[in-house]
Amino acid sequence: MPIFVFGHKNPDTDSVASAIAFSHFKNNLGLSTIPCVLGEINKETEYILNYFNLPKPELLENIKVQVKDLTYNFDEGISQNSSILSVYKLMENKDLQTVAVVDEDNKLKGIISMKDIAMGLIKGDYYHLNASLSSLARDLKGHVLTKTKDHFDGKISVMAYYYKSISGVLGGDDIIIVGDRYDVIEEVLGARVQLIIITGGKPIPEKYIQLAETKGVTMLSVPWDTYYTAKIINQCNNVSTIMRKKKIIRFHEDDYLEEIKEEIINTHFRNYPVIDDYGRFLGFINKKHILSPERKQAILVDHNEYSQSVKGLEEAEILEIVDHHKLGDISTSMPINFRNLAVGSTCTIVYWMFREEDIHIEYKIAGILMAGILSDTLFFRSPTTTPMDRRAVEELNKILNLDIQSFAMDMFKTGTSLEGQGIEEIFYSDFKEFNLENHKTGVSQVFTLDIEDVFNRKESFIEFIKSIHKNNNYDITLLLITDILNEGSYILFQSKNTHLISSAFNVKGEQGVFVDGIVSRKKQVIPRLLEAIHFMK
Ligand SMILES: [Mn+2]
Repeated sequence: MPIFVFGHKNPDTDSVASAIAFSHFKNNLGLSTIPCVLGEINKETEYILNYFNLPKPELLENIKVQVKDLTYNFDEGISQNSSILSVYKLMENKDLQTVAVVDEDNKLKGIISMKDIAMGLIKGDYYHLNASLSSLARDLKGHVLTKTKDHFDGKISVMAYYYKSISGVLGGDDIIIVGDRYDVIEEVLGARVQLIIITGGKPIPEKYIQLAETKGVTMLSVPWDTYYTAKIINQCNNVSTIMRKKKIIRFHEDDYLEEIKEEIINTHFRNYPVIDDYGRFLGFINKKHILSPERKQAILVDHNEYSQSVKGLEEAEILEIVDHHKLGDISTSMPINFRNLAVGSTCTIVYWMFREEDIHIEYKIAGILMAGILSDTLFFRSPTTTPMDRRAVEELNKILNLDIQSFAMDMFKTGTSLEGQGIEEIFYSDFKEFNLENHKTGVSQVFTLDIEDVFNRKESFIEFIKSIHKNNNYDITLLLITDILNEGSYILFQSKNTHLISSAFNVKGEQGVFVDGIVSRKKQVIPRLLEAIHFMK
């Protein structure tokens, strides 16, 4: 299983770019990693990936252990036309406790255990035969004298009576077991039964074989006597006649370990069939397979908080973290490499790690690293920008030779165009939830060079913010419409206390007010809200 490298939920360019570049870096050092994203990538990131001709990273929905991650018994099913005897022999030879019965498409039809076989033979209908000619020939070591069909379903009788006693009572449904008694054979051929099994293995005069052919009756000669043949013939029945079809607990290969664990512990079966999307049988899983599951391995970039990370991270093994955010709540049971620097972008840190290890940075990787830095630092306008970010871009552009100014502007323009997007989509494209001194706070930030488009829809935005504010019980709900050229943000908000907003940003508490100099949610908006909350207490 590869190691998953991924950034935070609601991926931005820095988190996607740093995941791709860091995965590349790790693979250069001999690891096997794949970059992933935790959600749909945004327009800016898409533009950058296209620009540098890089594939979209795989979507990682969660990192929980699934059935398919466990080493269980991959197995083949047996055909529903197999005889009970052949299944019994297979189970005995391979020491199997349970086998799956499947159709031609390998779809699970039923399961069968030794107990089912025993019960089937004890409680079964002794008079009923449902078997193929090939099973009968193989299991009874017989040879076919005449063949008119392949499969038989009917009532078995042993002909031990005087031939006249059976006159008129037999028909096309009957399956007859008889020795070399020609008077009886002639009588049952006349009744056009479906199958005659002739015991004792003695040669049969040609005229009876010819008669059987004319009458459309199949005849099988077996070496055993009538007693043994009658005893064994039930075991020639198709296994489907005794398999368990109902109340089978089956698991899907995508099922999560924590769910199936519960079920395995609370039920008493020895083996549980595993199937795929098409209902096809893959193998059996049992108690011992779930005892010490192998955990998935993760490398986190651009975040270090559970709430911003992939579902099921608690179950995974975190190998490393590279980030530039405040310390979060992630803890590990083993020491790990955790590189956290207060710089403008995770891509900056990844760049310097390439340099430390003296690994060649190819064009595409240089490209996304630079895009990540320019994006997260808002082309160095963000107060989070450090000289390390500027130097990284300078160095990377020695590989790229781009006009940084126009590259950045094109990226932002494409990325911030809100054309054709709905209010909700815009609001949630970069939304984060915080708990600020027990104030449940939701802050969305949208960067756009197209302020006019937002203000044309101002009333709808306010209505939307009101509704999610109420539905999620937020104390503060805030939308920052950040104009990176004018280095400030317009704010739309909802709060129990409008005064909190106006005092936090030192502006009039009206919708759409411009807050000069505010561009960073992390470095400016959150600290200011916290300060205002403190102040109000
Ligand atoms: Mn970042």
